[in-house]
Amino acid sequence: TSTISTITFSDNIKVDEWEIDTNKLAIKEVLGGGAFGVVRKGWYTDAKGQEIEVAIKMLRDNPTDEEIRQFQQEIEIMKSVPLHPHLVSLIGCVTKQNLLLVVEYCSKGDLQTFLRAASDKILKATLLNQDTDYEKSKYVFNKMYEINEVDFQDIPLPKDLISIARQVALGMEYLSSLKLIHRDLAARNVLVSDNNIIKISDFGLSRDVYYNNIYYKPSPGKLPIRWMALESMTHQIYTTQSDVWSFGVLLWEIVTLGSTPYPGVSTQEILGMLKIGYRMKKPDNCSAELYDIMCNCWKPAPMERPSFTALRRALDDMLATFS
Ligand code: ACK
Repeated sequence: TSTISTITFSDNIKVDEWEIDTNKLAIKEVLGGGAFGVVRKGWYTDAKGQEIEVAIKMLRDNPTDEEIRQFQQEIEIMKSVPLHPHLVSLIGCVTKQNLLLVVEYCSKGDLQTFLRAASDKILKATLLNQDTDYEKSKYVFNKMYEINEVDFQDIPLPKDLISIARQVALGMEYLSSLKLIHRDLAARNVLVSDNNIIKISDFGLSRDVYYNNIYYKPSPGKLPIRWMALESMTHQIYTTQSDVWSFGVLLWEIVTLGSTPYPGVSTQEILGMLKIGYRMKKPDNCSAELYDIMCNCWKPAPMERPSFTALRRALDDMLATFS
């Protein structure tokens, strides 16, 4: 296998207007990592000489040829998708010396961690206050914030949670209009930016839809079972409608402030339970209306699930009731 410094990337990837001069890139601390490699924070000096905060995705040392191929594909997909406010924007890439994917920096990290942090804060406040009222808890938090000078901001109210869901739906509506399937839509793959703007991440790992809008995943990697549609598990079929199923699970993650789906159920048990019609029950504090939407996303027949446009509209309407 080739190492990152010796392989000639230019054979497979065309150097174009997205190519970044590495001298204009300062690579800083690690933000996080996965099986593929790491994401680091950095600064990029743009054409106007302004320094912008960026996130830089790179492969791990000694990547396999397959990892290199997949990363190149991810870069190509990112280049091909026109910018959208609810998709993480490509800033540029480095393909000459080594492979780097430079994207906009989302200051508040991934949505799962963001929701869990909020959940911890609310839990502490309720324990302190012996009060389970959400609005009041937030008030107590503001008080604690004043006293302890701890950052207790970013506790989302119900309307903020609907807004988060709506922004994901907007991003997915766009992605599906481009006939791209995400295949791994989950709170961990959604990022939170300044002003709590929500951006879908890792859509570069998505695949172009082909053969009747269906993508058959050939290799069994580590699968996100808890987010997967029935037909993805049984027949390896991925479509926009299987992304809709995952969106339903993401809604559940949002209302539960980052709980792991199917609590107390092992991954091995999930398929069998879904097949006999079992679905997650309505979380506390979840409106019947929102739960209804989730259940529609989990219909066994993919075509009976709502489209992302229908979902976005339903969330628009729900959001309007708050103002
Ligand atoms: O919660 P986090 O800090 O947010 O941990 C994960 C980690 O890298 C692995 O994906 C972070 N991350 C990824 N992309 C970005 C980005 N564009 N802006 C900020 N953080 C990012 C993510």
